Amino acid sequence: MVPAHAPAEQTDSGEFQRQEDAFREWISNDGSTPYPAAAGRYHLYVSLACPWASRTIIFRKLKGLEDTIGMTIVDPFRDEKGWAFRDPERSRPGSALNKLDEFESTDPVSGFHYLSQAYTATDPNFKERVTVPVLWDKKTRKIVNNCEDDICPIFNSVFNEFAKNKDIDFFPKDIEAEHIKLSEFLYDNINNGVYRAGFATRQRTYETSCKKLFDALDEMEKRLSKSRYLFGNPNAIFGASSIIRISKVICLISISTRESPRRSASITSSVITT
Ligand SMILES: N[C@@H](CCC(=O)N[C@@H](CS)C(=O)NCC(=O)O)C(=O)O
Repeated sequence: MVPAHAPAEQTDSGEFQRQEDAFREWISNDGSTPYPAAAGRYHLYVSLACPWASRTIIFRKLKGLEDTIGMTIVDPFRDEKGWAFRDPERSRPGSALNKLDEFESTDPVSGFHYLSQAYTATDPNFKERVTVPVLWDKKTRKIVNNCEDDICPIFNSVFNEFAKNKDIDFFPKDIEAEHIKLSEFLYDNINNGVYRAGFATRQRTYETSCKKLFDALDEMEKRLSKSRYLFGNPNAIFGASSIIRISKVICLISISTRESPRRSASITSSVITT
């Protein structure tokens, strides 16, 4: 048995059981929540290594919200203090700067050094794993939402007054049911599947999780070898960022692969062309 990445999220049989997202308030444009849609009020904190955060970055860009919602990228190097607002040059292996504790903050909004400060500013008793993405409200100085499953739909519809591409709908109603079904499959088997494989602490659990993951990738490969898009509609985007991150990050740091998804030609070309 190998030590757990997050002991609180480990079952007795060595499975990774993801913590619930702590902050799930909604932004509204009809006054129904305390967080009205506004330009310049909200800020997105992300890591480029994180597939969940990457999807929020893609949504922000595709909807044309760069001028409405600011964004700060954390240092890709993460130690036991968690995500840091640090110049990546400082943590680069072999860097002359080093001294990882002594750095100027790269967070232009609050001057935080660590993302954990945003979590404790929102809930002083927060004791769980500090994760990206985070959607921060500059006015109340609280996290509005730290769940990618919410942030993407929020970006899709709530800021349309300010969005450059307000008419593009990434959650089309006509394929809603199919969309949800496929999203659940992708979440269970691929998006969260890579974490189940990477963070398994027992051999058998690891093997079962890996098999599920690569079987699912094979299924998607088959589906995309017949059609360029997951649905007829090119706007519906799903697991793409996870697949890129599996290839570029996750295979390298947490799973020894059966084969690299880079060899899954149809998935890769579909991800690149959508
Ligand atoms: N439920 C979150 C998941 C976010 C998540 O797991 N983020 C990971 C990076 S991919 C993280 O920040 N991990 C920090 C850690 O493990 O300490 C979402 O859907 O947005």
